[in-house]
Amino acid sequence: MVPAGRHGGFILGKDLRQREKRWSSVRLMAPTSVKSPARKNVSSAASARRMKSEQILSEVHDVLESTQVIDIHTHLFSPAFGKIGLWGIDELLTYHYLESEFFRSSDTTPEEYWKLSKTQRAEAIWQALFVENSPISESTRGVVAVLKAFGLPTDASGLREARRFFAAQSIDSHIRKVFQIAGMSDAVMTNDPLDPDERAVWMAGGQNHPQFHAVLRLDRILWGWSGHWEQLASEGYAVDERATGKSIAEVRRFLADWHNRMQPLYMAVSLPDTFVFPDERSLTSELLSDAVLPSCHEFGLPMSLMIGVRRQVNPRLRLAGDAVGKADLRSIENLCRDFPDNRFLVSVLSRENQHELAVYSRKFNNLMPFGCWWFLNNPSIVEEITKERIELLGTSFIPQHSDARVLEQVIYKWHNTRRTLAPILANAYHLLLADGAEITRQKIQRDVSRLFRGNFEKWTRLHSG
Ligand code: RAT
Ligand code: ZN
Repeated sequence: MVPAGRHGGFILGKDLRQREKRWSSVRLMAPTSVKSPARKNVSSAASARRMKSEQILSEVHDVLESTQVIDIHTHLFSPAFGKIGLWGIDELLTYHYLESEFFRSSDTTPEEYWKLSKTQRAEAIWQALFVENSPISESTRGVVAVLKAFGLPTDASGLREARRFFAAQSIDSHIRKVFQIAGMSDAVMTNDPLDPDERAVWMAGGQNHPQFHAVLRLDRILWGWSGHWEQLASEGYAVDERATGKSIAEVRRFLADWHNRMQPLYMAVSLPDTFVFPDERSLTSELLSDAVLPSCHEFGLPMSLMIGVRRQVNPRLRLAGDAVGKADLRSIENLCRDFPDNRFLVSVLSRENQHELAVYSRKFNNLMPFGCWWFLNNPSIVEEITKERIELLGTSFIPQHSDARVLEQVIYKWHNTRRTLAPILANAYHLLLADGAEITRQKIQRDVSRLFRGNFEKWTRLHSG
């Protein structure tokens, strides 16, 4: 396993040695004094200089490494949320991506597993996936990369030492260090106003960490109305089970209140593969078109749709029990056409939907495809999707989000993203050079900045003043 430097990034030849050197000096520093590795001081003349073919890959690599990313969708929380924010080795090991792999390599049944404490679960997963087997899957490799990034052993003794290390960290400086290693400036959270633990934090004043940003997540309203309308009613909103009468106006009042409270960058929902829009018989469709999209428009917020999850195909696995299904993307076509003044951030879970999503993005400039989500976040599939998007959309898309649930995951997820992106982008510039264009570092920097930050900044009020 190669070491993960500050920005991760792929490692080639002598670069590997330089980065190992650079990284080991980072490790030796106290957590609060971790510095970014020295950036190459590139003069504007050098930056504007035409590049030869053989320089392209290392320049692309360098630009990817030194450009801070905005992570537009995570399940991370700022320190104000206390225990809701997950971090440390036991949380990394019990990530639901690893839990589903655990049941393939252990005779422990899910029922037995859920009876264990968090510590015991982490130990069982460590033993099955890291000691008795080689951790070669994407999610298990990620844990190894995180250990390595903190200079911790990755062999069988690793768990004990990692526990000691994480127990000694204090959350604020640890967050700063993790963001720095991951090459990330900002994390966008997922905030559910109907989650009782979260609600309590928002009602008590919320959060104001400059690097964490809120998102108003609406699954319980848009997809789970029958199970949650009473909660709105109990909070004083005049809604009913069929969303009749004043309900739509009251949902808009609820959204306005939460917009005030959270100042979210966008509203969001995750939808199953069966999602259809418009659909006269569906409350989801009605609430989306009559309440949520008008509110997004009123507040100037994009709406994020994550489509294609098949919830709980195996409920015994709990959070790990969801799967994927191909969706009918004509719903996206209908939304983008019928709501031309709304903006849609869209990620689809099925590999089979990716090409269609890119084609629809050519038709509607109010559609921004983003990320390679969940089961797609593997190098082979990220590579395929990203090439397809570059070929069809140039730099007008958001290549990735981490979906991290545990703080340190951003280290390996962004490391892997940079490593996968480097040869893909370099290849695009090689083709462009061969076709007659001039390639300069300036141009590469402009493009990477747009992919990693600019497309999102332009669609939201993040850093826009
Ligand atoms: O990737 C995941 O962790 C999933 O469980 C989901 O949380 C998904 O990303 C979502 O936001 O619904
Ligand atoms: Zn997510």
